[in-house]
Amino acid sequence: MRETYKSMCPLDCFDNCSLELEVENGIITKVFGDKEHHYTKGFICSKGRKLLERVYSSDRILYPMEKHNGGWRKISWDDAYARITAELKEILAEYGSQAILHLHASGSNGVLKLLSRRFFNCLGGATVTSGGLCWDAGDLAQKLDFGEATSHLPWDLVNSKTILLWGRDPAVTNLHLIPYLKEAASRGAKVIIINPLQVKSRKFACEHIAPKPGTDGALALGMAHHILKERLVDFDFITENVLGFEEYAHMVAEMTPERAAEITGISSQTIRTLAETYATSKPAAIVLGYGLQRYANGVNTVRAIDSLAAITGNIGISGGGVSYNYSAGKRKLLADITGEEYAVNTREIPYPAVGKKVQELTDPPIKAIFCTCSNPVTQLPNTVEVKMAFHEADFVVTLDYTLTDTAEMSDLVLPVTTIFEEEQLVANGMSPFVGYVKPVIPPRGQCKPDSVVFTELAEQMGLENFGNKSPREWIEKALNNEKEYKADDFIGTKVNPYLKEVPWEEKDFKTPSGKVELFSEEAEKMGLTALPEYHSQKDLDEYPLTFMTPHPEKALHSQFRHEDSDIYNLPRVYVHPKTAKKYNLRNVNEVVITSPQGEIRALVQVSDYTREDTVVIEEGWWFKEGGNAVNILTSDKYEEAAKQALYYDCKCNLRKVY
Ligand SMILES: Nc1nc2c(c(=O)[nH]1)N[C@H]1C(S)=C(S)[C@@H](COP(=O)(O)OP(=O)(O)OC[C@H]3O[C@@H](n4cnc5c(=O)[nH]c(N)nc54)[C@H](O)[C@@H]3O)O[C@H]1N2
Ligand SMILES: Nc1nc2c(c(=O)[nH]1)N[C@H]1C(S)=C(S)[C@@H](COP(=O)(O)OP(=O)(O)OC[C@H]3O[C@@H](n4cnc5c(=O)[nH]c(N)nc54)[C@H](O)[C@@H]3O)O[C@H]1N2
Ligand SMILES: [Mo]
Repeated sequence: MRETYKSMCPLDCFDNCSLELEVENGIITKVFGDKEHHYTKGFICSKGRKLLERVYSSDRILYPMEKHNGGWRKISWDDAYARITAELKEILAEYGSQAILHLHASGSNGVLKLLSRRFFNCLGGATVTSGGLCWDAGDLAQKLDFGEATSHLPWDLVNSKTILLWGRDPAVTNLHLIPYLKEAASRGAKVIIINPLQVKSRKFACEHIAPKPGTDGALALGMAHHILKERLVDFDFITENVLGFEEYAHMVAEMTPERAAEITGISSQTIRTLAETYATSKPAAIVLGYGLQRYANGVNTVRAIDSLAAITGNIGISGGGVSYNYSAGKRKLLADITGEEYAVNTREIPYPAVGKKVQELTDPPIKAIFCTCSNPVTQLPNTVEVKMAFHEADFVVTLDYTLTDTAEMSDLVLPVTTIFEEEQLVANGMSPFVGYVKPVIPPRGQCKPDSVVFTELAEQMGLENFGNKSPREWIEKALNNEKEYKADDFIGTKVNPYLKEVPWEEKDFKTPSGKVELFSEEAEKMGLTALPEYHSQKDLDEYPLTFMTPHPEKALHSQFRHEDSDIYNLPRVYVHPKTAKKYNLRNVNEVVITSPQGEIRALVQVSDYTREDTVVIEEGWWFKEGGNAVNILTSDKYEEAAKQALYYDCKCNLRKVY
């Protein structure tokens, strides 16, 4: 018998598609995009299709596994729990709960996944991470400027006359935005890409502007200079809604288009024309990606871009805005279910520097690491330090589907259910959608939802404050935040009800002054500059090239990439033809790429996709694929205020092997 069910993609993505599944005799046979959903529009990407492959993959772990003589052996859940509780009780008695590190990243946007954190909070609070790997610098920037980070709903783009795709590459990371871009273009909108690389989305744009990596702040201020000089500003908006315009104007006076041209490598004339287009073809929308804030000056970069919208009055109007994420809406939707009140003893370490910090911590040292929804061994910067940290810990537990690099470094691996085998509320600050889904098939093997694993563990540990609610009860507790939503309100993937199609229409900015703050005392208190100043990056003579690792088209970070591996098990590094000539390289030459952190090998792909000053490998490579995970090269330095990883602020050099 064939039946169809609705579900939702839980991945960390701008789109979070509504899915339809065909099920025959208890087996899911097909997954496709929900044709009735106004945003998914019946199509999904290859990652969405691979959600189904994951369910039946031969690589999937179906039983708890324990490291034994360097290999793996199956154990029962009872034995797994007995081992975990014994280890934890010993650690708690001798060192206290801070000796346990919990790493949780973005494997799934299921709200019930947060119950893993509840477990550690109920222990009294563990060592956890602050800041982030993904968007934190830009998120902080928008909070400083507007009081909270929020975006226009994607379909409002069709009302724009100018669209700057600033560092976002929707053809790779945000496919469902494309129909709106096309519609806007067909209504006469100018779509302009600002990206150092010749990205795939160029085919939807009428112009491409390619700044040097990490220099967008200077570009934005150079544009602002011209906008002010030509008096293309919206004085009414500024008078009523902007704080610090005078100080800002003073600073911007120094960033002439000529100076910005020197920094960015874009001609001053192009900067002037871009500024005029943006300021005069209103409404103008800026759609930001997250790559441009993965540099030391990332907060100010996004603040400088926000300021363009403020001075031209492109805020609070349909077709305008600076759309980055929906983090404020997610926060309003969800009440805390992690039991923050029990975490009296939490210790925070900066996420990007986990590797080194774990080795440095002494009081107490880290004795156990628990990894949920994360693959830190490939995804955190400075892999070598991360691996050393994992070696040092006495006891490592990972919950995942397969033996990832992180699972391989664990003592116990616990098998979890996929989205099709669990009840879940999916809510993501990157997309506007929220969905309540029910299991479509029973769990395969002995897989369990993460939430069940931690509920059972809490029971074994005697943690009465954890509580024993059903998934639906937890979901409804999470939904009873500012209003009282029910799980059923989100069947079929709905727009988060706290979001507005056009944010800030009421000009009710949530900053201390109630205005858009070009001058921010809050920023100053955090050690940032009050104005979005541009600070240049340091050049390193020994490492003349930038090493950039954008997100892969057919994979989600390290997930779903097995079929795409190169036959040589070496990553492909894109090298510009002129750079290739300089280093005497041809296609398929093997090179060693070096950085101050380490070295990896890769096969050359000569391509004008990249620039003379930059080499590119897609992130997500596994160690297991030949030991060339890209984060061996990246630094664990972070932006102090947001504790944002600086993945692309990475200098490198090349050496030909043969
Ligand atoms: N297919 C696919 N989709 C994904 C993901 C994935 O792994 N695969 N990951 C998801 C996640 S977690 C995220 S955070 C998002 C990210 O989505 P995006 O922000 O669109 O992409 P990233 O790969 O994070 O950022 C890299 C982009 O920023 C550009 N960039 C790098 N440096 C600069 C710079 O200095 N200036 C400018 N203007 N641009 C720069 C790169 O060329 C690239 O286009 O995508 C989500 N969607
Ligand atoms: N060099 C470089 N590194 C980067 C980036 C970059 O641009 N360049 N981007 C960064 C960004 S933006 C991000 S968001 C991070 C992502 O960092 P991670 O979230 O660590 O990356 P993923 O590879 O998606 O790993 C998630 C893991 O969770 C597992 N998983 C999925 N669903 C579930 C579930 O329901 N339960 C459990 N227990 N596990 C699950 C997956 O199988 C996978 O192994 O990577 C960062 N790393
Ligand atoms: Mo991300």
